[in-house]
Amino acid sequence: MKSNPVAVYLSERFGLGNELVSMKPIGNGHINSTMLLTAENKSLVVQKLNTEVFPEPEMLVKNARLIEGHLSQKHQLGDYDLDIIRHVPTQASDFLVDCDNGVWRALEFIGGSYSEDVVANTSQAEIAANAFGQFAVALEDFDAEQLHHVIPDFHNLAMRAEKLKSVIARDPVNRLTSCQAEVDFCLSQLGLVDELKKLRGVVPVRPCHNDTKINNMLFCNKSHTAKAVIDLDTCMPGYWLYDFGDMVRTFCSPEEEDSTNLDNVRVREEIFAAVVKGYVEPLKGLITEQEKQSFWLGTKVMTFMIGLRFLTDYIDGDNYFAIKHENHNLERAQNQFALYRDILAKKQTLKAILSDV
Ligand code: ADP
Ligand code: GN1
Ligand code: MG
Repeated sequence: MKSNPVAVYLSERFGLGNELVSMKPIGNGHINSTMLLTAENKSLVVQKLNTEVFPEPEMLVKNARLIEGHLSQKHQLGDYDLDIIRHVPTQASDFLVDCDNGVWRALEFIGGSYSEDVVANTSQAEIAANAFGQFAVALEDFDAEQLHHVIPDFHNLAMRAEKLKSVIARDPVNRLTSCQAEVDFCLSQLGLVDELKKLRGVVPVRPCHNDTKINNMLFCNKSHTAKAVIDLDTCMPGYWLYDFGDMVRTFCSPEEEDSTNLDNVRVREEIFAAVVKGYVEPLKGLITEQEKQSFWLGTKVMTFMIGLRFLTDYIDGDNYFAIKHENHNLERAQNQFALYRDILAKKQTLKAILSDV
């Protein structure tokens, strides 16, 4: 079999050698190209970074290494049990390699693990939410202000809404007529911006993961317990309601984020209860009453905001999220708005679950 020259080059640079080299895609991330690189029976995860999304890859690596260092200290003290995702240096002690018209980094491969795109049951939801809670607690005494804002205003709904309005005004690829209903719905929900503004000064700004998707968690193949929280690229100061809301968004629906089976897109209340239980348990003693109450807003905001971001990217001509077919971003937006509508419909039940913790 002929070796892929990119794989061989990366393998040599990251010290795996140049014998029996193979490289194959893993996972379903929307931003970077993630590959498993194997040579001489050793494996690394290598990622071609999306430099449109992360224009300063060296800052991305710097942030991640600060977090790695902090978590490693916690681990040594016995205060953080999960595996830590670590960057691997090249033979020349660099962390970034230019290759194939892009910038690559390597991460230690966490073997014996798997990720999920849809949560299978309440136990899995509670385990994953608990792990994200442990991660939040471990970062509590980390000075997140040291982190470079790799994507400024990442969860700033007001700014996201302005971007939507600007792309609507331009309609660069003439797609507006094909999504007018979604646009109208989206614009009708922007009262959420003011609801969020009211939280300023009321809930604390904390180090956050900011992308607590279920597939940013690795589970152990054997015990099915949590193995590692991954994808630390968007760790920045934020509100815990963002991390909570993103878990609800990605854990609670029985359908994948891009499923077009909208009749089945809904919040599974029992999974919601498991997320609440799993996440809040490690935060006890730290979380304030106002923060707990803000989780309802987080549930609405995160689901709505990702729908809005998919819709914005669709109208813009698919420049941000990786897509697999023409209407992919529109379908994702429709899916997230269906989930958001179900969240609104189940307001009483979900709020009651939240007030029980
Ligand atoms: P993206 O930013 O594109 O979402 P991720 O860092 O989340 O990229 O990686 C995408 C997928 O690759 C994950 O969902 C997971 O399945 C797999 N993965 C990433 N890093 C590792 C690792 N260190 N060990 C094992 N699997 C990994
Ligand atoms: C992206 O990188 P990934 O696939 O874990 C995105 C998140 C979105 C998510 C939607 C840096 O996450 O903000 O919520 O897609 N990450 C970035 O699935 O924009
Ligand atoms: Mg990811």
